[in-house]
Parts: sequence; structure tokens; C-alpha cells
Amino acid sequence: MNALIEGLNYINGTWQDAVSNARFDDSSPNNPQDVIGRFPASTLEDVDLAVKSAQEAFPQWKATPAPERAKILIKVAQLLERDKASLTQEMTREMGKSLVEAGGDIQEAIDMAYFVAGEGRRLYGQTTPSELPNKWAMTMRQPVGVCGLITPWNFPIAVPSWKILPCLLAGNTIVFKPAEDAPLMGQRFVEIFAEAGLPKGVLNLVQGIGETTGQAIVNHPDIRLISFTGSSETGATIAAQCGAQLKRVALELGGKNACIVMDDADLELAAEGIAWGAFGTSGQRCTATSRLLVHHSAKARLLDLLLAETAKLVVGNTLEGADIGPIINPTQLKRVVDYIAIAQAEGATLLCGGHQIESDGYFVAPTILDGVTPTMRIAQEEVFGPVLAVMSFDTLEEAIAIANGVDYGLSSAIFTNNMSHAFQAVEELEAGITYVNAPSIGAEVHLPFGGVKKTGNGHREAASQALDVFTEWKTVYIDYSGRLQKAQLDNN
Ligand code: UN1
Repeated sequence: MNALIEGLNYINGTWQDAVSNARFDDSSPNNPQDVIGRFPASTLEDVDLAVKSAQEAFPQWKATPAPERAKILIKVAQLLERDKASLTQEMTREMGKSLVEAGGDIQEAIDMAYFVAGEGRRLYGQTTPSELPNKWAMTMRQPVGVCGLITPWNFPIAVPSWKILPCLLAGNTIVFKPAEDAPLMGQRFVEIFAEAGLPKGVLNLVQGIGETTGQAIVNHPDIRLISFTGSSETGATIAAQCGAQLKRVALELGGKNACIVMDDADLELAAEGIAWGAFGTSGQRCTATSRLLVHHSAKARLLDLLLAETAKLVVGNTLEGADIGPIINPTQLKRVVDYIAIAQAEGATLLCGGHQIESDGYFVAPTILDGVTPTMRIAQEEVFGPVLAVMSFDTLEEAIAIANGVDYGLSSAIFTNNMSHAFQAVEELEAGITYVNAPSIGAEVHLPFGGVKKTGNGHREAASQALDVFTEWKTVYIDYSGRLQKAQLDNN
């Protein structure tokens, strides 16, 4: 058995316990008897210390040239590469996704670190002609200040990397709270920044529970910006709280992602893609395929193929090599099982799965529900589990209307070999991301990530667009005419 890890906060360059000394347990969803460690249950006092440290570090970090800041990110990438194998094991143990997926999560952060480091030598502003002679006009990016970053457990290194890396590159300082279901990964990530030589106070780690620690961060008057990934319900509360404080807020929230399969599609490819999109990470991705919309005439064959693909998936302890791991905790497990029951009560038919698997961990068999109609709760609400709702249609217009008939708009997919169908879907699907002949999961870090409608509030993560979240635009006018030139006077 591994030794129990006594986790710590990281404030002003020092690893320390919460002021109250309170702690919470972190155990493996593969087997809750496997307790990984105990982490600080931080309160407002700890958040206060972290904010003060971030405030003190800010002027120096802001004044550090961006290419110099970027060098630390390169080092972070190298250290992640060095530690990838051990981090992969720890991630699978802590939050249960398969070893190959955990390795992919860390690789995403490595890719992101190299990509964002390149921005250190770009961070472009614009110059533009002034309307007046002998006057110069330009824009430049500036950091926002102290940022509060609150991240989920399902991508416990990748999603923090989407936020922390561009936030640092832009010259901000940070109070970071990882999810209480994956505190070890948060600590490991911060250890890497410390080893890479990030100056003290620039990145502060405050572990804790969302309702207390997260709330203290959101409501702290000296934090200028909140970036949060999680449920739409929590996101709406955070948005309201930030709104009242006139605080910047970037939200990445839920999804109810549809995959459309046309009768002209490669059905083998579609079946393989849908099984991966729906059941990868046990469906615990905001991009998971949770609705399958299939053309009537392709339905019987596609479902046969899909059931065969699903039957191949090994569900169980991912440390022992299973493809599909556990649900993260008992609360989520109950939610998933309840949704399956609600769907059946509303008239859906179970094609496979539908039950919890008897074992030590929180496992649910991959579940496919047929006969779903667009107004059922299973067709509308995010489950965050390995549950796929199947609906059918006659025309692409009908499919797009069903796909768009939900509150969310993160990812979407269409399988078709007809170019017109593909482009019509790209044009009309109300989603931040559309895949053609690929499942709804698998975003690449150099493209913007985010959604429309209740999936967020209009921001994008990753890619160079992330800089729009973490910078303020400064507009600069330089008048070298030597006289007072009055703009906006009608001299005509
Ligand atoms: C999330 O599920 O919170 O593209 C975001 C994908 C993942 C998404 C991560 N990288 O499926």
C-alpha cells in the first residue's frame, strides 16, 4: 500500500497547512478503501493569505518580459515530460480514467505549455493610423491582476493547464483551487511550476471544498477575475456573484452533445466513434456524446454495430487496465443511476447497461437507451456518466432542430459522406465545436475550446483566444505633432 500523502497548500512559495489545520480525505473511485491522502480544507483565512501573496508578486511578474515568463513554461513542459509516467499512474488512481486517457491528459498540458510559451514572443497588439496627422495609435495587452482559477476533476492537469499557462504568460498572478475530487493532481501540477523556477507568490495553491474555499475565492474583493469550469448550475451562481462585484468571469460549463448519423455515413466508423465519444472517461466529459440522432433507415444497422463496439469495452479498475473506469464519487453515481431510471419511467428502452456493477468502486455499465424523444429529461439534461440517449429522424433539418433543441451548446458531431450535409451541419449546429466524421470529444489545444448558450458566457479556453480572457486591452495614443490636436470635433 502507498503511504498516505499529507497534502499542503502552496502560498508565497511555502508549502503549508490550512490555518485551521482542517483536512479532507482523497480516495480512489476505483476502490474507495484506497485512501490516497488528506488535503487542507482551506477557509477564507487561507484564501486571504494566498491573495495577499499574489498581490505582492504581481508588480514584479508583470514587469518580467513575456519571453522570460515563457521560458518558465518551457521548463514546465519539460518537467511534465519527465514525470509523465508517474503522473499518469497517480491520475488514474486518483480520478479513475484509464491509463491511456490519463497519459493523454498530461500530454495535453505539455502541448499547451509549448504552445503558450510561443505566445511569449508574440502577444501581439495592433498599430493603426490615427485620424489626425503626426499621431500614432496602438493597442497592447496587459495583465488583469490577481486571478482565481477553479478547475474540475475530470481533466485534472489538462484543464488547469488551459487556464494557468495563458494566465501566467499574460503576466497575472494566481490563486488556484483544484477540485476536491482531484487535489493530488492539483498539488503535483503546482510542484512542477515551483521546480521550474516560478517566483514565489505568482502561483498559489489553495485546496478545499467548493462551497467554502471556492466561494471565498469568488467573493474575494481583491481577485479581479474568475475562471471556472464545472456545472452550469454552479456557473450561474458564480456569474451572478461576479456580476454583483463587476468582476471578470469566464465560464466553461455543461453540455448535452449530439452526434448525428446520416444514412450515407460509414456506419462502422460512426459506431466506433460514438462508443468512444459516449463512454470514454465513463462519459464524464463536458464534451461527451450523450445524444445519438440517427437516420431512420440506418438505425437498425448502426445500433447493432454500436452494441458490438460497446460490448468490447472492459469496465472496471483502470489501474488494472480497464478501458472504462468508475464514476467519480457516490453522489455522481446516484445521479447517473437515477437518470437511467427516470429515462425508463418516461418510456425509454434499455438496450444495454443500465446498472451499477457490483464491485468495490463506483462503476456503471455503459448504457444505451432507445426510444428517447427530444422532450424527455434524458434528452435535455446533462448526466455526466456513460449514458447515451438514442433518437431518430428523417431529414437533416429535423436532426439539426433536435440537436439544437437543448439549453447547451458545447460540442457536436455528424457522420456523413455527403459534403453538403457536412457543411450544412457545420453552419447550423448551435455549438462551439463541430466534428465531421469524428466523435464529439478530443479537442486540440491550439484551437479554441468553449460553447454557446448555457455552456458558458462567451469565452474560449486554450488556443491564443485564451489570452482574451486573461488580458485587458490598453489603447495608446501618441501625439508627436507638438500642438493640441482635438479629435472628435466636427471640422468639416
Ligand atoms: C471537459 O470535459 O471539461 O475535448 C473539457 C475533449 C476534452 C474536454 C475537456 N479535452 O473531449
